[in-house]
Amino acid sequence: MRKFWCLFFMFWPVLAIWLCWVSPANGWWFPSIAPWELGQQIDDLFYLLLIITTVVFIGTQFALGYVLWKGSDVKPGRAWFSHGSHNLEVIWTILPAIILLFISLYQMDVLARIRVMSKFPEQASRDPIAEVTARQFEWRIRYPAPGKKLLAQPQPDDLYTVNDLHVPVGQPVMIRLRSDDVQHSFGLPHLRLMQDAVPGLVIPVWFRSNAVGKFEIVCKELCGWGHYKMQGELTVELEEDYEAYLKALQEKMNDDGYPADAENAVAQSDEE
Ligand SMILES: [Cu+2]
Repeated sequence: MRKFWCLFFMFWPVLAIWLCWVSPANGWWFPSIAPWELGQQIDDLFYLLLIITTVVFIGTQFALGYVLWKGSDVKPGRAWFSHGSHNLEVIWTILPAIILLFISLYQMDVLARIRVMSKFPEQASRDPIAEVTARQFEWRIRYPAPGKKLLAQPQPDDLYTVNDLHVPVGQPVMIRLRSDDVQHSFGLPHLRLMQDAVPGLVIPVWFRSNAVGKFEIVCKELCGWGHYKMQGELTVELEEDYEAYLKALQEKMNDDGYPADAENAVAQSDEE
């Protein structure tokens, strides 16, 4: 029984390493390789943090296990106390400080490319493609009419959809992210992108996908009872398909339920 706690604490690092080992093959890891280079750099940062935390986790668990193993033998005499040790205090203050400083400097460039608007690709920041407004519990999307620019104020000919964002492939695109009620978080797991949507703020978010396809949009902030169903779809398609989509959306929105020549048909029947 004395050895129980020792084995208990040693079990968790072993389980954690085993889980990390088998996860990729079972699809419990990232969805796929990020289809743009910034997404891959975000993955590299993730792996760096994972390595650092794994080393610290295993180190502390094994140290704990060693102490418990040694301490489980009852020996006469006074135990060794580290409390108040000046050298130990200095070591475990300076070492984490150096690691944290290294991480904060190392990630600065990638973070700036994601978050700082002056570092966005010019093409993306000049013409935002859509405004995405999070609300309980859906993503409302506003596009400009085909051939027009998205303005900050909604225009009469703007196009609206829900949970269905279309973007052209291979081009940097920027959305204006807003929230209508509480705090949400716009998440594109395949692109490794995540940005909080904050009430009262319009936050520019840019990304690019070099792969066509349909990807998930999820809310990554617990925003209420329906948080789980805040799921949308990002469709990355060829430029011409994207333009055709906007045209079709425009026709759908302008459809008043009558065939295009219905007005003439009514006029003719009156004359008869
Ligand atoms: Cu939400």
